[in-house]
Amino acid sequence: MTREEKINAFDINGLSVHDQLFGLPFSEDESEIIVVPVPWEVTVSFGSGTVDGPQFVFEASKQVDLFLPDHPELWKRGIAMIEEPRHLRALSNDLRPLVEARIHAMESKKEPSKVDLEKIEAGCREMNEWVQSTVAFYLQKGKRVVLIGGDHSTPLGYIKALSNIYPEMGVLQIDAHADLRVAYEGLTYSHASIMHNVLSETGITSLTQVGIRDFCHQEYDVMKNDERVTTFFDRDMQKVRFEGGNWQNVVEKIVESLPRQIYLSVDVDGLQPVFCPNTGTPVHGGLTPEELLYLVRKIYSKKIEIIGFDINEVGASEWDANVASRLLWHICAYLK
Ligand SMILES: [Mn+2]
Repeated sequence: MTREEKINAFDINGLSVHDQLFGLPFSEDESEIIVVPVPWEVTVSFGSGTVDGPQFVFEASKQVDLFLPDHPELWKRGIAMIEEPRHLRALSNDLRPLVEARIHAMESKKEPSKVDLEKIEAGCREMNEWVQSTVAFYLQKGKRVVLIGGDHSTPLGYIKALSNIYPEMGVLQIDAHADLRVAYEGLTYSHASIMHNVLSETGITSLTQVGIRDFCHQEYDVMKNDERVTTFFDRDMQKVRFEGGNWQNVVEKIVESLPRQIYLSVDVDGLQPVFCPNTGTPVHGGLTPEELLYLVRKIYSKKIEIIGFDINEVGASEWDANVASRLLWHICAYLK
């Protein structure tokens, strides 16, 4: 069937019968938006399971109703998830016990293995390089790319690939954590260091953080002193409301801090834990999904382009994936 025939044959109101993301009928080639799954959780600190996040999102997406009144034609763009990089899952499974042994040694005040550290660091570099070259490959073909993690360390290569093409780009991070630690637990490519690495290894012009409520002193210094970083702490966002303001007031300030082109990195733990109870490091407080989508719509209405995004730290659970897959669908509607 041609793409046109597939469009004519597809029943948007019916059951999903295609074994593709959202039950859409299009192949990778026929899709405008390519979703890259990264089954990776080498550096997770608390709860594991996010290695299976992409698969859970894939399954949950088939239950998502595809009609959006503002974007009734979204499905026709085509959204396809590429095959899981099995070698990365295997590598993640191999390295995870080395990280656990390392943390255990550090907790018992013993010297952790240097050989293991070299293996972990090399593995993380391999993952980053795979992500960067895979994303660059699809961007060159004129596709838009979305990344589904895996832990929050996964999008570094994506952000590098994108900022090479869009040097004026900024990053908008939704997160409970600042992720500005320098080599957390001695690991350069920790999920807790993703935004430190983005600031030091890519050319992004600004970082706006929203929902932040768990951070250390060193991270606080960076938030205060690095001119590229603007942080909207959860307590300040709530304070606006406690004192008679509303979410719209907060969103206006967030949007003011953004450049004309942004990459959106959604750590689901930025949401209230009720929407992501099985994420690795849940923290009380945070946004609702609709607050996040309101922010995304305001960004779009101000003609700020969302040129790429990721959703990461999705727990291996139907409910968590149910929320994440809907966010994926809705945010794709605003992807440039
Ligand atoms: Mn994070």
